[in-house]
Amino acid sequence: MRANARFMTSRRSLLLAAGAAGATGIAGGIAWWRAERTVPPEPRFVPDAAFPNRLRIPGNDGLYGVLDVAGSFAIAAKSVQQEIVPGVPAALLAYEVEHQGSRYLNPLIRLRSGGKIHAQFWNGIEETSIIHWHGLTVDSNNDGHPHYAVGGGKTYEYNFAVPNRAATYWYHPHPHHLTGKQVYLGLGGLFIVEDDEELALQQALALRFGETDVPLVLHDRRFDAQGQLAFAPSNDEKADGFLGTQVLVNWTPKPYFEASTRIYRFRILNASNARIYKLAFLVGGQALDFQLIGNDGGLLDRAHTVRDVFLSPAERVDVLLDLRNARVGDAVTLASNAFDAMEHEDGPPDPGTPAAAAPAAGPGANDTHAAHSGYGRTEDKSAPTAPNTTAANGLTGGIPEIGVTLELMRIHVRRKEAYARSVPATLSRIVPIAANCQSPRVIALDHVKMVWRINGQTYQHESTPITVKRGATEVWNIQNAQASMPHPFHIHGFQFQVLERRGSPGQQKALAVNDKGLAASDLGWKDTVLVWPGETVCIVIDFTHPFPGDQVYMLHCHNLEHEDQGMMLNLKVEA
Ligand SMILES: [Cu+2]
Repeated sequence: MRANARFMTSRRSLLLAAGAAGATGIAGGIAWWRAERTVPPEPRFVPDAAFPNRLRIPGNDGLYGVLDVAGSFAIAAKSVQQEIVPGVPAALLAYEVEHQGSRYLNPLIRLRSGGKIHAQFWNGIEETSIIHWHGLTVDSNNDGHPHYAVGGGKTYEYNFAVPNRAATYWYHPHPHHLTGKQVYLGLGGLFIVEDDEELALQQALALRFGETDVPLVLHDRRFDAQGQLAFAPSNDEKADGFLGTQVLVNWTPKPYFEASTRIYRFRILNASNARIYKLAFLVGGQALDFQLIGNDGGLLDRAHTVRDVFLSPAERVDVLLDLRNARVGDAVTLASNAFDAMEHEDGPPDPGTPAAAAPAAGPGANDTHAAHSGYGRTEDKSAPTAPNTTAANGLTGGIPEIGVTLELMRIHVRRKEAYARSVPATLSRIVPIAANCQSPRVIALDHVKMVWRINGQTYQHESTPITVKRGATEVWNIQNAQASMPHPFHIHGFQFQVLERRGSPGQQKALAVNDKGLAASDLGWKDTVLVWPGETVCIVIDFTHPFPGDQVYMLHCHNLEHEDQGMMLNLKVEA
């Protein structure tokens, strides 16, 4: 414990130093028209050396190819060869679909709200697997609960309607103990649902999917000297989460994207096992305003102007970047700004108590709890210098701690475009569920001896510790212990609304848009919400659904290492 506390001290000072350095660079947003411009527009385009690879964009086939579902299809989990590091084919696990003459890997599945999925899953890998449709309203049989995982060579048939509103959902494997590994090695894709509101927005902004409406899947990975993915978490990494050296965007390392002077839409999924981002668009180190228009469960009621947004594993944000006043030759960087992943871990407030102010994050403020002290507990990863791979693949360097500044993608403004559209005043209508946080069900997140727990329990296959009535409206207080880590909390089968954040760390409170402590990204409908150490997040869930009989879903932490270690419970919805 002493050693841990001592490490925390040095680690925290480094993090704070990094945070301070970041803050000076990004104080205040800038307006394009106020920016100093002494450099004439660049006539010819040369991607800068830091971002040499063109962003992979979903096309008609191949990796992330857009599969507009028509009829049934077969989807196989298998090992494929795919270039990730340019010029180096790598073994990747992927969902392969051959449909109407095209071959897709991890297809971007797209359909209208109310459409149907009839898919035959074939497990072509040598361990059990099953597909979870993250965010969708389906019955137990179609949810991809680990109970239904099938062995190598076996099949599982999915047959479900998609009643959900338009949003960027996703799908990924969910076998117990193996989710982190299988996602990390490649399995997973986007699932986009469209409806009339969505199509109205596309029309209003003249968005073209794959050109000006671009999904961005973020995940961090490490590669070995041969450019191959390596997943081998140590015991500490099983407790903390497995981090990569390099953040890929749509499986592109160090990507750039070419833009024109108009509004762009980016739908961003954090598909990382454990890494949390604080996304911002930077010009010359200064943060631009951008518009948050949607999140996990689809469009918000209106666009909210933000400068940065937290995005934890499995969460999605839908954002607009306005380049109308940019000039040809300008470059914008999609970055993750500095933050303290463990802010509050030392802090004084107890879970559930309103926090007056962000606690002074004093080193060693409380070392009595330090059985688990979070990221980088035993190795010093705070300076990105941990031993890693050869320089050959261009993905070298140490493992950046969660919360250090990262540049993710460069956007080059390349062309003038006549563009007279503007963001509609109303995007959607979010009907609030009438509820308050007075007498909630408590969902407590904590740990004992490096094992993460929910209500003092870890996952037991046959046990259903949380039982609710179909049709009930429940308010849950998700209470994260003070001596903890940030946990992205996810519920299967239902979208929920966030009512309140209490005891939030200062960096979260700074993003509040109302007196309930909610950030803009907490509004609307959610299926995953980040809960910081010492914080309580109050949510409301309407357990109405159309499925007869008892249904068993799950609730779990979406840090995939936490989940695989058992930070997951069955959730039974009784008929
Ligand atoms: Cu967790």
